[in-house]
Amino acid sequence: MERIKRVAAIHDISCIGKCSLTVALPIISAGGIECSVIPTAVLSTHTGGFENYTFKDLTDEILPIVNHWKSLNVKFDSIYTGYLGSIAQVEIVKETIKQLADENTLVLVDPVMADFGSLYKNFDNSFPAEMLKICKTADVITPNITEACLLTNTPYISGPYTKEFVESLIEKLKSVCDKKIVLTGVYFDNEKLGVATYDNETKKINYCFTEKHEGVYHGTGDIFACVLLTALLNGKSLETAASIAQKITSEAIKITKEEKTDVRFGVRFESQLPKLIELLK
Ligand code: PXL
Repeated sequence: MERIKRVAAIHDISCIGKCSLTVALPIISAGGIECSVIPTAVLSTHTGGFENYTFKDLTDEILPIVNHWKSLNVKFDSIYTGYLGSIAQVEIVKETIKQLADENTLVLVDPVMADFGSLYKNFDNSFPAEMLKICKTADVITPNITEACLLTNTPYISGPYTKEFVESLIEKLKSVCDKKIVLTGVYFDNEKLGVATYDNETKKINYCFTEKHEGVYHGTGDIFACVLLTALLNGKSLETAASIAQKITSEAIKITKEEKTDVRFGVRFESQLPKLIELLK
């Protein structure tokens, strides 16, 4: 039997709020991929909408974990990086990728740092330039529009967007990552929202949209990135993987919206895991 594929997911543990590692583990596992984790920080909740959350920075743990793994000679089919706990983690995560990746390892960098035109709490204006350094080592990047603007020194504007704006952003992102780009949060009207993908192998921009839901839904960028990754590792093309990720994320939001629960606690991605497994076949 073939060895099960393995991802190293580098992200925080937000103990409540369904984002980062608490969605990476179930989603990547449901996709039949082993998910090893390097926690960058432990927080009582994510930082979006909650006050007084605890935050334990784990910067000093990362390289000792990596060094132990090296001694075990474990191989990684993918390295997935998300929310970093400190600016110092940028160099450490770059070193981690260097240590753990080989020429066959798919490096997916989700430059988690901002949304709706603002940086998340805990990050200052010097962070985007640092995050850019990790993006440059990636095979795939998955910025939202705000993150794409920060990475390319483009003034942020709110949507609906024009095709010219989105495609000029993709053009600028080619110097951030010269392989595969997935730009999330793209919408040309208030009905549909989705992603634009660019693959340097085909040189094509592709769009994929689902119904647009009003509101702020925490953790959905992480859910999207994890579904995309697991679909890519299951052999799907960039376009198909993005379309699966968009569908699953949008359905999870739709169900959450119907339930009218406190959205800070995350979306009902669990309801979509059977469908994910089906779509990956
Ligand atoms: O979902 C992105 C994310 C991940 N981790 C933490 C966050 C956020 C967004 O706010 O606060 C800790």
